[in-house]
Amino acid sequence: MIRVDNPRDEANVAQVYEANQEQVFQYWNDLDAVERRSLLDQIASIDFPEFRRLVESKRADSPAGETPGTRLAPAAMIPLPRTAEEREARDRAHAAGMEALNAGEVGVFLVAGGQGTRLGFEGPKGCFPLLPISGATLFQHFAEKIRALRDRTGRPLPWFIMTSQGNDATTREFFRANGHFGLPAAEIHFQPQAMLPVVDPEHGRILMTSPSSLMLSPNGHGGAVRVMQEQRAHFERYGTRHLFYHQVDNPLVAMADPVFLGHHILNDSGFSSKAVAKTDPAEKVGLFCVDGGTTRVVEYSEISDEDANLRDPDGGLTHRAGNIAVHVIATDFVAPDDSAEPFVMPYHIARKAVRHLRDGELVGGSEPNSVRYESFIFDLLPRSRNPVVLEADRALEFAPVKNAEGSDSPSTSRAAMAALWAEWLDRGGVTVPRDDEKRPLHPIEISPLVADDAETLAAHLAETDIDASGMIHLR
Ligand code: UD2
Repeated sequence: MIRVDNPRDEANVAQVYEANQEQVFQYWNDLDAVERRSLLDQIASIDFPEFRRLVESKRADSPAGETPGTRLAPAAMIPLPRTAEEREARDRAHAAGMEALNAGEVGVFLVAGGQGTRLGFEGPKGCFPLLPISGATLFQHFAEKIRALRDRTGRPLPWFIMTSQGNDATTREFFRANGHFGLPAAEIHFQPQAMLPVVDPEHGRILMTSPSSLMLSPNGHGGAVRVMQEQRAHFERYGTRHLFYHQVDNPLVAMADPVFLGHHILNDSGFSSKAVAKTDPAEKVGLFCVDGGTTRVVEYSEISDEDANLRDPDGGLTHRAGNIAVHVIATDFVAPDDSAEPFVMPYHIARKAVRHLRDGELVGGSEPNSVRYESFIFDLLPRSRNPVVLEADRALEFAPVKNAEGSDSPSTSRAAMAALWAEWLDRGGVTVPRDDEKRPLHPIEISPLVADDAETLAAHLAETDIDASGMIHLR
C-alpha cells in the first residue's frame, strides 16, 4: 500500500485497495507533492460504496429495453386544449399556478452539469452565445425570463443551478462577471453534482487521463436528486414547494409556466412532465410509456424499432409523448424530511470511446472502450404520486441546442426562435416580411424582459411603433 501522511488520506487509500483499484497509484513514485495531493483529492471525492456496488453488479439497475413479455402502452397525457372544457381546465390550472407563483412557493432548478461534448463548444453550455442579434448566452436568456417573472409577481424566484466539478468554477465566475444578469446574487444557488469514475469494460478498473488524474464523469442529471436534498434548508427558508426543472439546452423553455405548475398542483402530483408530439420515429427524445403497468420514460436508445415505428389508425406515432425534460417536482416528494428513506437513483450504463492512459501512453478514442454510470431524473416518475404528463406545443416550447450542425443545432434553434417571435409580432399587429418558405426576411430578437409570450408582446406593441422593414431587436 502506498504511504500517506494523514489518517483521512489513509482511509481513502485503503478504500482504493479494497475495491481492487490500486492501479490508480501505478505512477505514484513519479508524482511530485502537488500531483499526489491532486490525486488524493480526486479519490476523496468518490463515493466508494456506491461505486463498488455499480462495478460489482456489472450491470445497470434500470431496464435496458422494454420489460420482456409485456406490450408498451402510451402514457395518459393532458392534451393541448381543443374543446371548451379543456380550455376551462387550462384556465383553472393557470389560476392555480399563478397563485403559487404569487405566494412565492416556486423555485427554478436548472441542470447544467453536462459536458456538452456534442456541441463542440469549449466551456459550460450555458455560456454559448445563442441569441441571434445580441449574442446573449443561454444563461442570460434564462436569467431574463426569471427576472420577468419576478417583476410580474414581486416575489423572489430562487434559482438553483446544478453544475459539475468540471464547470462549476467557470459557471460561477461567468455569473459574477455579468453581475448575475440583474438578479439578486443571494437568490442564485450553485451546487456541483457528484462525480463517478469511468471504468474499462472488461475489469471495471478506473481509467486515468494522466499519471495524477482519474477519468471522472458527472453522475447524470439524476444527480439532481441528491443536490435537491442538499438544498432542503433553502427550500424551507424560501417556502419553496414546487421546483420548475429544465435543461440548459432549450432556449424556448416556458419558464415556470403557470399552466404546467397548476396542473401539477391541482393533481397533487409529485413529479410532472411536459411532452411534445414526436413525429419522426428517429428523433432522439425519450417517450412516456406505460411499461408493465408503470408509467416511465423509455429512452430513445432503449425502445425497440417496432415500438418506435408503431402507428395509430390516424397515422400518428402510437408512442408519441416525447420527453422534453421539463418537469415540476414537489419538494416534499424529492426532499422530504430526515424521517423518510432517501431515494437511491437507479443507474444506466453508457459506453463511449475515450482516450486514456495505458502503460504511460494515451490510447483509444475511436471504438467504445469505457463504461460510465449515469442516473436520470425521469426515473423519479414511477415512484411519484399522481404523475402528470402535459402536452406542449413544440413550436412554442422546444428548440434544443445539442449538435454543432444539422438537427438540434444553433441554426435550427435560432430559426425556431425567429418563427415564434415573428408569429407573436404578427398577432400583435406587426406584419413581418417573409421569404417564400415563410421564414422572416430579417433577424428578430425579443428579450424576455420585453415579452415572453404573445399577449405581453401585443400589450407592448399597442404602445410602441415598430418598423418591420429591417431587423427587429426589442430589449
Ligand atoms: C435528454 C433526454 C431525452 C430528451 C432530451 C430532450 C436523457 C438521458 N435524455 O437527452 O429523453 O428528453 O434530453 O432535450 O436525459 N446534465 C447534467 N449532468 C449530467 C448529465 C446531463 O446536468 O451528468 C444536463 C445537461 O447539462 C443538460 C441535460 O442534462 O442540461 C441533458 O443532458 P444530455 O444532453 O446528456 O441529454 P440528451 O440530449 O441525450
